[in-house]
Amino acid sequence: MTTRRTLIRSLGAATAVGLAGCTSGDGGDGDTGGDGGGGGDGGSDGGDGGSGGDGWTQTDTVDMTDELAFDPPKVEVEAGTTLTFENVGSIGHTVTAYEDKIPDGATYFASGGYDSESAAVEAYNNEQGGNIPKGETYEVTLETTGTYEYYCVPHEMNGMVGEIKVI
Ligand SMILES: [Cu+2]
Repeated sequence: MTTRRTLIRSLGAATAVGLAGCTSGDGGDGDTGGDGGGGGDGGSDGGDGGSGGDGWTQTDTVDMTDELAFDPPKVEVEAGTTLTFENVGSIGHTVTAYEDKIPDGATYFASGGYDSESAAVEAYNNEQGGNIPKGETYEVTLETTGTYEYYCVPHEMNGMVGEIKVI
């Protein structure tokens, strides 16, 4: 209502200026709103390959990318599935479980085969132990159901973390 009243007043004051202003103004508002809503949603879905922003992707392959990310970041597998992490970029990464963010009774895992998070971190810091170079893979088979959280030692600060839900 306010907009309409303002529009009429503008038209009365100066028709040419008022029309030009209102036309571009209305168009601009409409476009911005439409694009913002649609674009945001579409972008998220497209990026995840249609899996949805917050959802779990059912796959047994996770890519490690030069964008410093696990893709997809949240995967769901059945117990006993062998998950393959593949470095599809040129920057080295690790797959290192958070020792306190795996299910009770689950076997600890980390690329390089370390049996604790502290050993994995120490090995990486000393000699890049557990590093998965370009083109290489790391496989892990998870038997215990529940949610596992893991990260890349050199890129945790860049947000390179992931989750696995074993069902
Ligand atoms: Cu990394």
